[in-house]
Amino acid sequence: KHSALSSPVDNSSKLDMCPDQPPDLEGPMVIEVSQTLSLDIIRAKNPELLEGGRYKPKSCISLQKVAIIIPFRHRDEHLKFWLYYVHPVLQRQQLDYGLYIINQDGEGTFNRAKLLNIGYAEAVKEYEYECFVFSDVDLIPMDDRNIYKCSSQPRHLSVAVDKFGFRLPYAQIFGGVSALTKEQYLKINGFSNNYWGWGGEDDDVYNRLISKGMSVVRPNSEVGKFRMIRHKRDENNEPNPQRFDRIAHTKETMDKDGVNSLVYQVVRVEKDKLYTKITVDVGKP
Ligand code: BGN
Repeated sequence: KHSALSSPVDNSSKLDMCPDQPPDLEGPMVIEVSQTLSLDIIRAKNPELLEGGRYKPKSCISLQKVAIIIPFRHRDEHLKFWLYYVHPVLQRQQLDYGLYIINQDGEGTFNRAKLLNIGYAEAVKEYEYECFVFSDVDLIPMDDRNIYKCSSQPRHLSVAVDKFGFRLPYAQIFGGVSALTKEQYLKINGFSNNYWGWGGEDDDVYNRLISKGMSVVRPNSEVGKFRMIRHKRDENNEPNPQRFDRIAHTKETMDKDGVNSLVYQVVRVEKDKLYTKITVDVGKP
């Protein structure tokens, strides 16, 4: 056990917990996605970031340790806007966080949910994260009161996306940006590894949560506003024809298909001040 006396180099024992309401939040934000950005500009605007896209506030102890996980392939332009707008928000929110970009190697069929499982598995190897925020790369929050942390129930953050007229397209939607504690994530065995191509994997997560007796909480539609960066349809991410059948059987498959059956290979790890980028081989259907 450490002695109660604090050493001159370690003053962390003197810090208080951060407040529930971070003091420097700005509320509604203007999001512009027309300018050209360079990673150097973004690095210069975020001098407090540590290698790997890590941050923790200096003035208080964060309420949660959060891993932000972004599934990725060929979206460098979107990633720049995400980094430019969201890093400052996460710092104002006084989170102890790390950013993980999980990049699918090769040109095979995209598998968003498997990339999210890999993000979880890789992040927990590095730090005692308690909360996992899973975010698409093209979603930028328009209000910094929407705190990227977890609640006592799984939380859906992207409730009012401009593309959907700032309304939920349907009541059960769990895609876009969502937050689960480690306990919530493990209780549902993580996400399915078997949704190849576009659609349904988030509905499968919703089914898992409900079948384990949880419910989804959300901010109001003012605080929950998001801008989706427009893009053309990705290659090798066609709508998955199996998705209807799969989401009808979540309950029977979820205990065998999830973080407990996750198999992948790490191809490359890049540590930047702005992020940890992990390129992975997810295999094929
Ligand atoms: C739904 C998709 C979701 C997607 C939302 C928003 C399916 C399952 C069969 C109905 N679900 O329709 O995955 O997040 O649209 O784009 O396709």
